[in-house]
Amino acid sequence: MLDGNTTDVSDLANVAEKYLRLPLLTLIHEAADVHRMHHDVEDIQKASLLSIKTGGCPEDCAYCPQSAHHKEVGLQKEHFMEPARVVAMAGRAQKAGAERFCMGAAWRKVRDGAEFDAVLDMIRGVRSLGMEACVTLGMLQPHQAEALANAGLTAYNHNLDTGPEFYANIIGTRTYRDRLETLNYVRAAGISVCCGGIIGMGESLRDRAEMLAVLASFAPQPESVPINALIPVKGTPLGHLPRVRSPEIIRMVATARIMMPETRVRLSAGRDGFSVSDQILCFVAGANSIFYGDVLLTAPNSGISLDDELFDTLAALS
Ligand code: SAM
Ligand code: DTB
Ligand code: SF4
Repeated sequence: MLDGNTTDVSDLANVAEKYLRLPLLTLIHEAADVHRMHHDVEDIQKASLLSIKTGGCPEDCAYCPQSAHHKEVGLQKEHFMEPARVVAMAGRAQKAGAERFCMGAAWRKVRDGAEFDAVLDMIRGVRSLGMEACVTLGMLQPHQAEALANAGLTAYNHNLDTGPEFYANIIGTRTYRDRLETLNYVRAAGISVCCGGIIGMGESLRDRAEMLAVLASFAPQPESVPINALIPVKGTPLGHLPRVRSPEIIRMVATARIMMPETRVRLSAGRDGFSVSDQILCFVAGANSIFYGDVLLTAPNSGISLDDELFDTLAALS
């Protein structure tokens, strides 16, 4: 059951907070031990992202450049993309080395109809290339989760974003409970759950601990947990906030790894601000997936050429 609201969660939040507060090197060593016990440390998944419908979203998420509420961002809205073009881009990402293709739409929720049917075509197309397919489309109804599963969807991304107490400071147009409900439908349809959040939005360490506790309380735990560092975008209500420093991301990654040993922990948005060595420390601390490619949905990612440098640095010497 995913209810995210039991006494277990407050116990787990105490545990998470204890880890988040450990001396950094002790935390990294503990997380590295868990990581090595449960994973091949050389296996780092590359997931490529594509925005299939950009901007104009009715939700008011304070961090998001795609919200129609944040007009000063000046983001160019883009129409829903053609499935054939999306699958061609997935093929290019696969050639560049991506194993998973993630498609995002700036929707509050999925509506039945031609665009949802086109998303199902995109999923079939991506799967036929032999890639994993992930989508993030906002809220779902149970029959829509079933349709996604039948199209062969590997994972559905739906983030909790932050802890339950802090959530209302960031999003007013939907509740934590709404998020948990969609996640329940995804799980019930047999689709892998990809669910994580963002740090650097003004939340406390306790809020970070509570978010990790809710994720760790899911039974089963999410198959992947993206840890995003806020990309402060000018024109959003959080556009003035400073970039997250790498030790904070390392602490989140390490604590996620310890509390969710089997999960793929993804070093996600915001890693463009981190050096190659900082990112390697994240891998030591248990991250085993990244978003790969020059752009995320609308914001720049750490580019492919920098990632080549990263993977060259990690490779064995010949
Ligand atoms: N509309 C869908 C939804 O909200 O579930 C899918 C797309 S939404 C852009 C996917 C995720 O991107 C959000 O849940 C959030 O965690 C992340 N995100 C959006 N803007 C971000 C930013 N400026 N910095 C870091 N992460 C961000
Ligand atoms: C996730 O946790 N991070 C990705 C993906 N899931 C969809 C999105 C990051 C978006 C960063 C801001 C942008 O590109 O607009
Ligand atoms: Fe819309 Fe998703 Fe951005 Fe929120 S995070 S404004 S739901 S696109």
